[in-house]
Amino acid sequence: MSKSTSKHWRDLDSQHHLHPFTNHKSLRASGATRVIVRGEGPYIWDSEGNRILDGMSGLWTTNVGYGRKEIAEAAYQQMLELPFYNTFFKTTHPPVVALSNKLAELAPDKLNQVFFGSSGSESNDTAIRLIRHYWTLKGEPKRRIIISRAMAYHGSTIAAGSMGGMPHMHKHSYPVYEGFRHIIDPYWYGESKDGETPEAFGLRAAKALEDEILAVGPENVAAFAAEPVQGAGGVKIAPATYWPEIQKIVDKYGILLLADEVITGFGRLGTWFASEYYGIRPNLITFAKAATSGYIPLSGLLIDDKIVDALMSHDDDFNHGYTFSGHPVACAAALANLELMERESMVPRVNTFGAPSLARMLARFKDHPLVGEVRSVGMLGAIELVADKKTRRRFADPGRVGLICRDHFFNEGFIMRAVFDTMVTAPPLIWTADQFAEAETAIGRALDKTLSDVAGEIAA
Ligand code: PXG
Repeated sequence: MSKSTSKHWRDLDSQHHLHPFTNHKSLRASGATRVIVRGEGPYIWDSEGNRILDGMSGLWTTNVGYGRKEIAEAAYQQMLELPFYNTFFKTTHPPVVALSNKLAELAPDKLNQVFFGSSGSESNDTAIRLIRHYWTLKGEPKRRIIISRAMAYHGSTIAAGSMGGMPHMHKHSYPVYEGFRHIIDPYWYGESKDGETPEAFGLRAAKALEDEILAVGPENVAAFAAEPVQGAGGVKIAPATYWPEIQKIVDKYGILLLADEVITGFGRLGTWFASEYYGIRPNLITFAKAATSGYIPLSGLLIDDKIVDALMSHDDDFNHGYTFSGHPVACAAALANLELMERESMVPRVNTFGAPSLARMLARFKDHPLVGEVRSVGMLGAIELVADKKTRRRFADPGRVGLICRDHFFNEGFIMRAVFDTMVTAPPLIWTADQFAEAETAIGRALDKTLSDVAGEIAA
């Protein structure tokens, strides 16, 4: 495609398309910077023919990579057979039955039922309603409060946005829904005190849950909701002491645990679900994104037997659902995606190859003058950019240097995302040594270029 074709798409885009999470004034002035036209394996191509290594799996999503014919074929066949039918009014269809059974097999013990949606936000809304409905059924209707964390991202609907903690997500929906509280993130690099070990900090961050439960009254608390690893909040990986302590507190007060695995589900940590990786026992798991590797929207909420038993023991409707709950084409695509992951052993390969390769690659940059910390777990990684390595002092105007760095990555033909000045990566599970080498070269060059742009701001 030529430059003039790119201009054509950009101009038309500006006229009629409002993008998500965007400063519309500035986007209208500049136009979209890139037009992505194709994907194959770990790469995407823009409309000017540039090949780009996608270190973000689309948006934490394309775990099997792009262009897998098996998924396209399954969706095509299902579209011919039955493109749509609803699952309301006591009706079902084979793809939704098959996928529900498959998910029950892959999910942790006791999570045997699934309620489908089309986005992570929707399924978190399902979780919020179901958690509160559960406590009403149990005769404890006062239990409404769901505790979450300060930089949690749980989606963009008003309920999921209220459950999330990011202040900018609350800005347009004042007053945000009541009944949510937010505690400290388990983010050792950014939140620990001088000399505090990761282990001690992990316990302190977990203890914040107990403090909050006691502050609002245990009899009012319905659940704790958290991503096993905070993704959009900056790939915040909890210290080893955090999750065991959280599980203890959840058990002690008898509240429900909701694990939002929209990013961590389907192999990203080398287990089907990250709850398994951390040894936690959630009562509910939200999933989306990689369920179909993003080939078509599908999300869901996995629900444990305890909650399902409460539903079964009451002759009462749970008035909730979406037209596209259990969409047959999405279910067929998800089944093909999961089969592909199994056939090619993609999940165990994260442990034997992907995770150690990512950790090794990031470690090469830990001594770079711009880099305060590198960290990773499974196929999730982060590089902290700081003005002063020794004191962890950030740059003025958070996010500015991250964007400079992100643009250098892009010019090197590589995509990483900036969360303020934390550069994050979530490669597809299929990277080989070639892609890790390519990423390493791009990261090295982009960091050096960023350093020369901000050299005057770096501590000597
Ligand atoms: N939970 C988590 C943990 C997420 O990461 C959602 C819920 C909501 O999913 P939907 O499908 O409704 O978008 C997400 C979504 C980013 C970014 O910039 C991350 C997400 C969405 C958009 C942008 O990192 N995660």
